[in-house]
Amino acid sequence: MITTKPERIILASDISGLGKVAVTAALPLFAICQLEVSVLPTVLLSSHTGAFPKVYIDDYTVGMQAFLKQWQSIGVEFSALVTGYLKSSQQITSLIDFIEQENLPLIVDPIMADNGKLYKGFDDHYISSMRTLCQKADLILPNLTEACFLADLPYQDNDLTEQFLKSLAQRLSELGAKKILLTGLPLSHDQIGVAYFDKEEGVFSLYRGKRFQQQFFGTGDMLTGLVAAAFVQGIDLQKCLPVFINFIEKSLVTTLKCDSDLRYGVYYQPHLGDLFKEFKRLLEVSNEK
Ligand code: PXL
Repeated sequence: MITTKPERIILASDISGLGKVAVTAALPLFAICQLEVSVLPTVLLSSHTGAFPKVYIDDYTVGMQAFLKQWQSIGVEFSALVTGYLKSSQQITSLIDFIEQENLPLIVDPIMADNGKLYKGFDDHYISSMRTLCQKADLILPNLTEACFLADLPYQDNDLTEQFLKSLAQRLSELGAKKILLTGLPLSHDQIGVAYFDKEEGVFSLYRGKRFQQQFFGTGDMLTGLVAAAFVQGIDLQKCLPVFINFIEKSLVTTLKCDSDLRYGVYYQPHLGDLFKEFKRLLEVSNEK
């Protein structure tokens, strides 16, 4: 029987009405992983921007700052801040002020680029703001492109040897982030990788999953949510990562099998029961120690 109250985290990311990405992808996963979430919206969009035309976009910077102000004024306690899609350097500054005042652990998915290029709306100034945020983080989860931008190295996506990935992670840790998870690593035409680096513990581990040719939306947000949930509850990430990678892979297979329209996000619902059982086991083993 569970007798301890759940921890509460802040998830700072966008709310996209159509297409299960960012907050709408992550919330059910946080619930499965036993956490309470306070949503800090950064942008409101009628849909995600990856596949639909005529997207309505409402920058929520002013609202976001007002949310933080109210939460501070009523003295609510949080266990961590998890950041996803942010809109501007101004938002990053507000978040840094907040974690420093509240002394909060920080987990950053530095969403700004993919496939060697910055996303629309981001520039060099944003990269340096994001670097400052990552320097203060306990855990960062950049994809390969974001990692290269943050480390100020040219993008390369072939010949991703363990040695290269380790040196990339090492360079990011020298910037200040304590733990690093490099995500979405194209290891070969049919393999995608995730690499975990923890300088303090002397750990570098590479995990492999199946690489699909189709483009999915929200898979990075799913992984960030799951890893953040494990991290906040003190579960060894090395034990969780195979479980999370397997959950995402099964969900992608189901999405394709059901002939789902990929623009609407990953159909992970059929696998939430298994994820719940496996996560609960990981949590129990971790709590016994
Ligand atoms: O991580 C997916 C995502 C999140 N948020 C917004 C997006 C996308 C993907 O396109 O457009 C706004």
